[in-house]
Amino acid sequence: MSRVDLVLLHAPSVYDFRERSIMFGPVSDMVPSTPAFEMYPLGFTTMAEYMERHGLKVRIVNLAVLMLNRKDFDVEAAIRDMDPVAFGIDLHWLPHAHGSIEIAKIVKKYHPNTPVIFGGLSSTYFHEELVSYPCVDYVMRGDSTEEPITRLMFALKGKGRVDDIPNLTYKTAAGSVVVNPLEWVPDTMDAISLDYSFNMKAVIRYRDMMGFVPFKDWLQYPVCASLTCRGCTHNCVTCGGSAYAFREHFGRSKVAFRDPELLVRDIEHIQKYIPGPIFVLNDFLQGGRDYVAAFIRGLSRLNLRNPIGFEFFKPPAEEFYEFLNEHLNDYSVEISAESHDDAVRAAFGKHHYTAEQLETSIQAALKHGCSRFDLYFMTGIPTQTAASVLETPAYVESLYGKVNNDPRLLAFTSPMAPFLDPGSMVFDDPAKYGYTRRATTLEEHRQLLIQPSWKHIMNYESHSMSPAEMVDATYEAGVGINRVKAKLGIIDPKVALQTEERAGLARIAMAEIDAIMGGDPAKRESGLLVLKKRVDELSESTVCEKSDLNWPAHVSWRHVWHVLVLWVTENLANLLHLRKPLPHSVSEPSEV
Ligand code: B12
Ligand code: SF4
Repeated sequence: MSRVDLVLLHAPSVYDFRERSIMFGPVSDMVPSTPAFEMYPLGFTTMAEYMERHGLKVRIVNLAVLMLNRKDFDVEAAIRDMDPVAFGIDLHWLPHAHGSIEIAKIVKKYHPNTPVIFGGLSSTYFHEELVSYPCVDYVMRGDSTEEPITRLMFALKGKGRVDDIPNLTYKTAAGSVVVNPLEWVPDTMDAISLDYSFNMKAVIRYRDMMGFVPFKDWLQYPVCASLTCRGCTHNCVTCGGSAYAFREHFGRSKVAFRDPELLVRDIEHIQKYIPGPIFVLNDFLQGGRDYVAAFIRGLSRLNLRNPIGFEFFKPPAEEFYEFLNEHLNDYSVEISAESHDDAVRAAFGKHHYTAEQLETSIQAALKHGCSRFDLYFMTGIPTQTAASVLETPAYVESLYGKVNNDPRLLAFTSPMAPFLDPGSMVFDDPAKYGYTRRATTLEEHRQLLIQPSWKHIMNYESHSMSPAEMVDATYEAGVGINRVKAKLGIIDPKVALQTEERAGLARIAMAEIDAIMGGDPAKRESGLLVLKKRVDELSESTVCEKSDLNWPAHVSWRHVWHVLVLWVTENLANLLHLRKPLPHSVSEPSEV
């Protein structure tokens, strides 16, 4: 097999999480990942697919999943045995600040002359500090790097120069830092492809299943995402993906949509190979009436069999649900309302709807065939007090009353943790929004990540609720919602009891950690290590049972058949060297 050009590595949040005793708490309860945040960015797939289309060989290695699955997985040996032209590491989500840099150090230890490239939204925000680490050579900035990274890879192979590659921050041989302009910000998302068959082909090609899987339990719950756009039209004040953050830090002043026909095609690809639910992320209602009509009519043509779920940023009206119901077999909805209190929600930046409008929308969805309505609340948001958080369970109970305790409605709560997003309005001007920032630089965040509990790790303090109050209120509200759901028969009472017990044990462990931290500094490390096994068990499914978030999925012969066809064609292509790359010309993004 010829040499791989780029190996894309995904690190765990904290590199040595297997040895350290850290109570991560409910930080990842609302996402498919464990607290190692083992899910790699979707951008790995879009970049890899794009580069392969232009004649480069790219391999994704999810080190975080490999480390989670095998306690004895030797990261250093695995990296030592790789020999690509360059390594790429994501620091997209700031919670990877520790792991990503530690992995880069290992890469440099075994491959001192191989370039190390970083990318992602957090890399973009901290690009100058990041490139000052000796283990980092290049930082590819921006939200759309498929083309510039391809150009960089050709330059590293001797075909081109780095000084005119847009979005690139790099160190020269003399060690000075050069920041090329952030100019590659395409207006659409049409030049890329979120094609999961790329991942499946790569599994076959590299005989490596676990290195490619997006998160630890993906094979049991093969959920896939589709993306309608890059950027956002809203301005939630703590969000690092808001219109403000994109404009101020990522060079984007306008949302880039994916053509609805291409979006439908992405979903068609998924349904061919993968039986799991499909989440359409980034509210497609932002695209306007024509976009919505074209997308839903396109989906209807597919006669979609996978369950499909949509994220909406504001509660849709009844006619819209009627339209969905007419065109789709099985659809679900997800809305993050953040708080039941209109004033708190408005302080967060979601002043464009009230709880009453939300309730009307939920009732309409359930009336018009919605299979499941997931409703999320969050703790730690501007102006929110512990008392307000503690009102959430009672509000949830009253809401269930308004929908006749319909089990299709599922409410959850989780903390804004571990971090306030870099590049958000609150991060940039904490005092204005009633916060104190506990870390500013990348290095400060790296040090926070290795603190003993999520209370110590958080990079902010709200003036309306102390960290201790926030921790308590979060567990309390989580348990309260859990009890309401059990009482009304929404979830299995046995499972609810287990969750409640876990939350109770988590609070005891948090108190023990506080006592250790307040005691003799010489005994801290040994004291925390005694808790290790317990805190690991208590950092998953603490405020709800994680599997409650899962939607049903089924495998049919159709999927097996398509995977089989892919397996045969891919092996033949490898054997006969049949892959034909596109000539790489750097131009305007083209449709694929
Ligand atoms: C979709 C999404 C998710 C999906 C993730 C899907 C996935 N696997 O990527 C879900 C819902 C699971 C999710 C989870 C989380 N998310 Co999120 N998410 C988003 C969202 C809405 C869109 C991202 C998107 O459109 N990506 C488009 C794809 C195609 O591009 P991409 O993955 O970003 O990759 C491109 C670039 O970033 C860059 N790039 C990325 N990595 C690399 C690496 C290299 C080497 C290079 C060169 C380039 C590069 O190039 C790529 C190609 O162009 C944004 C908000 C927004 N409006 O942008 C938040 C956002 C990115 N998420 C955020 C956060 C905080 C999280 C969580 C940590 C929340 C939590 N505590 O649970 C988790 C982390 C999950 C994990 N790793 O396990 C923050 C990040 C802030 C920050 N800087 O840290 C954002 C900005 C806003 C928010 N608060 O939701 N998220
Ligand atoms: S949290 Fe708000 S600003 Fe951020 S992506 Fe969602 S709707 Fe947009």
